Amino acid sequence: MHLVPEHDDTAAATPVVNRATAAKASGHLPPRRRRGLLFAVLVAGVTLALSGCQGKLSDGFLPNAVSDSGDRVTDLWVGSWIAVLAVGFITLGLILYAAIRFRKRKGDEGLPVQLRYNVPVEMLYTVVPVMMVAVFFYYTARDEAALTDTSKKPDVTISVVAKQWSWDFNYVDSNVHESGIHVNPSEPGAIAKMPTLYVPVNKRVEFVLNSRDVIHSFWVPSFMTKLDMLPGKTNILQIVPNQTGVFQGKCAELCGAYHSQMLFMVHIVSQADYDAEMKRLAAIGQTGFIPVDASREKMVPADAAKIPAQVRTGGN
Ligand SMILES: [Cu+2]
Repeated sequence: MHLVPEHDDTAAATPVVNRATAAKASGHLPPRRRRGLLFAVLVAGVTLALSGCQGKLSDGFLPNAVSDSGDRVTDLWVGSWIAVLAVGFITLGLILYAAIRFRKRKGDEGLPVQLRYNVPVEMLYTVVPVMMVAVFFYYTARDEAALTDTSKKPDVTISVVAKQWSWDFNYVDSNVHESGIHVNPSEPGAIAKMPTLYVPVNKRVEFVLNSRDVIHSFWVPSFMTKLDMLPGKTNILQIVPNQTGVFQGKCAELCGAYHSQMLFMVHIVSQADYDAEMKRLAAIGQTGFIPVDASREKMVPADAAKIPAQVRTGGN
């Protein structure tokens, strides 16, 4: 049998100063300098990554929220980060304390006294993590229940149908629709060609979400919430947009070759501007609906019932 030693004892025995000089002579950085350089690169990388974030530190670098879900999601996100950083620092502190306090000292021979089956300590590191998970679970479940609550009566209902690789918007109350086509965002005038979703500000908007083909996900980052769109199933999401402006929407579920180009624009506008847009869509002949039933997958009956009947079949 051929045994390979873990350490090269001759190298370990060489004084550090000689290794550093040797490293310099050979054109390589000495290990300590190399570690310093690596650390500097890491700090620069993290700084660069964080500078790409839109938000502020107090919001956990989340985008500026423009819906009633914003505060709840931001609080959960920031609270979770504070909790995990606190746990992380305490754990790191205990590791460093143990490593320094119980390090091998000059003259120490063999192993120290070995302890095992320390019941109080084992109870502690079983009970504390279980309690931490329970706290995370409580807040997550509480917020998820609020975010997915659809019991309130909406002011406006919009049926959103995802398809490879664009979106159809049926404005249920106004009997008009917009049908999108796949747009490459790098082509000239791409934003004007993208499908645009209009929603009135400070009104409860219900999105009835369906898919024509594969699994997609309805995501407007500034709404601070998103929901999957499953073939044959209906998901419902309610939000109250609370700030006017133009925002981006996208698909958040890998859905094929052009998933990354499955984009749309969102205009949060006043009720008057919303009504004007509904009139404009009617005037250009986009009345009725693009039927949800014209999809690859047959609807599960219970989920078909969640879609307004005229939207399933196409209305007009
Ligand atoms: Cu998609």
